[in-house]
Amino acid sequence: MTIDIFPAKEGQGRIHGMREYQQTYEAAQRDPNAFWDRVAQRLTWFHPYHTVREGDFTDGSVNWFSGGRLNVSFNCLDRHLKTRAEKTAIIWEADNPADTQHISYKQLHREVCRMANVLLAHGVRKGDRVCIYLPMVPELAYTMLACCRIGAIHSVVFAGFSADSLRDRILDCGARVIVTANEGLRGGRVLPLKQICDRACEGLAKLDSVLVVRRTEADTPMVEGRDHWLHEAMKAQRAYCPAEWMHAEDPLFILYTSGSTGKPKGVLHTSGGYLTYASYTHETVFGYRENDIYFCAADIGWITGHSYIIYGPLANGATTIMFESTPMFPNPDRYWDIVERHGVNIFYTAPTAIRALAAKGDQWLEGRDLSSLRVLGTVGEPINPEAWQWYYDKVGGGRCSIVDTWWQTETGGMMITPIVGANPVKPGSATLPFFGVEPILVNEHGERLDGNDVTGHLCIAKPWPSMARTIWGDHERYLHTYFSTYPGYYFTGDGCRRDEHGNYWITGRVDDVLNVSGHRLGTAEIEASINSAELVAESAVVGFPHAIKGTGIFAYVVLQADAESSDHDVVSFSVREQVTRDISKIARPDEVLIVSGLPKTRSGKIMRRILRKIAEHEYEKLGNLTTLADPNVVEHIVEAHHENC
Ligand code: 6R9
Repeated sequence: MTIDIFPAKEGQGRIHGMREYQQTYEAAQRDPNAFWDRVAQRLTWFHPYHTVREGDFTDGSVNWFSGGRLNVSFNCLDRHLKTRAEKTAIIWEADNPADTQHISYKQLHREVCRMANVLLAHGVRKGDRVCIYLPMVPELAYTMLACCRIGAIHSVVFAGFSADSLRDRILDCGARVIVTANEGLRGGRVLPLKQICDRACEGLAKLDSVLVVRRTEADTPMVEGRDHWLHEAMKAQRAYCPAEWMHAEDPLFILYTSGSTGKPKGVLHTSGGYLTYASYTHETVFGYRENDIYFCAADIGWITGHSYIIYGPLANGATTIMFESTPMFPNPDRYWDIVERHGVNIFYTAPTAIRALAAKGDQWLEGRDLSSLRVLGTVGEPINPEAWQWYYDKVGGGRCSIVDTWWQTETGGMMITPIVGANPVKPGSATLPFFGVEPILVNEHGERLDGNDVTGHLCIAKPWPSMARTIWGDHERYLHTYFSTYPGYYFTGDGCRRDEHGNYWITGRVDDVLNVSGHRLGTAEIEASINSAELVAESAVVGFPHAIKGTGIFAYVVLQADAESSDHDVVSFSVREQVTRDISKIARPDEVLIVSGLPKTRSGKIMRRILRKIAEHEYEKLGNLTTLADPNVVEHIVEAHHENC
């Protein structure tokens, strides 16, 4: 398909045309400190900072707004009460479409204060970690904001994660309090969250309390002395709780994400810089206006939900929709139903959802009034031009701006993205850097590739306010992961092309991280799980192109010597079960192929390049096989693949 250029819809945004974009970008380049100093005035500071930025990438230690004092929950709540007390802060759209709830800023403030007092009553103090294992219920927002109100650090764990994944995260951050729900409701199905949580908490000595949201009426066994119903605990607290004066660099939250090696890492974000950047990008990139109804369909278990359901929108006094269900429930028109019922103006989702909905057919959009929509966003993975065009034509009716926003858990906010009203866009390109962001491309020798029409590894040359400050408990891993590959630069792990006009096209991960339906998964984690399944000797996991998920998971599995060929089906099944149990359903391999051996170099390194090509049926493009310890292995794998896939 030929790719057209779509001119900016000027007047829809806060930045008017490319001239203003360029002027602002250049101003931020010329004097970053003056620029960010101006932007940070959008927050309410209890005490002014004395320095805008300290440090750089050479030693990986960066501070923003040092000396400044603020409170993130105060910025998201209290300061709006004078003018927006009755305005809806959160529209909660429950699994059942009939159960909508509007929560005003005043109500949200009261609930957050009560929740903060509950946490205090359970011994949580400034700097303590609180683990949140909740589905998309209002209490999730209450707990996050209550944590920042008292200076506790939250760690939200996606409610689709397994007991083992949850346990690892609780242990890693040393949480003493966990907030969960008796059950979750999603797509008409029940998630036994408390049960999973109980398994995760078995024998944890340091755990003081488990606070339980009563989402359903189901009977729920409670552990005497440890478990407490949250609604009862909240009822016992007053709706007043002063906001702690936090330092700009005090930790705000930990969010675990997958890397290329080892266990997931706890990415740490801090207060002042993160909130400045999240709120500024939310307003600027989407062209947010005061009375907009804003709907980000992500889950708060991921960074997108943190920055663009909770912190960015609430800091801007917006009305943000929190959606408990799935786009397919009760029918594949749920998003359009929400847009129509609530009059959504800005809608933000992932390419995988767009592809899945497009595949269900256009009839689900027919008769829906989507005229309130003005801006459509995507995030999480590259969007293919076909899906982009469908989104633009069918959802946006050709009227709406589309912003394809590239960023990461570690970046805290959008980094390379069109800005509504400014950039002309090409479907599939995240276009240009946001203000203050300096992307560069380097080749495999670490040499900077200047000029246009080049492809390389994407790095960022200068600090920005919402960058992650460390990996919880492992600063060395932080330095190693992000700053050692290309010294002096932050390395993103993504490949990227800068086209002849200077627009950026993200080509996907260049490390051993898979991006499945916009979720980051490490091949090492999945392999460790597969290897623990019965009869498995070893395994190798690679990604392959998948029509809906973007990337599917392909597992090559070698059985132990005593396994029989009749065991193949059993193992394929048990491998899938094992991964679901150890990590999550989202990590379950789409394909499992039993092979006699894996292609390894003489030093024992698995050559994934070859396995990727085989998974893509590109048998002719396997490349040079001479460095393999045993080249015959490849022939056997190709045969097995040809027969079975
Ligand atoms: C926000 C988020 C980060 C990885 C990132 C990249 C991919 C995200 C993208 C995109 C192409 C986009 N990614 N947005 N690729 N175009 N617009 O998704 O964070 O879960 O940490 O994932 O996702 O590969 O490196 P996270």
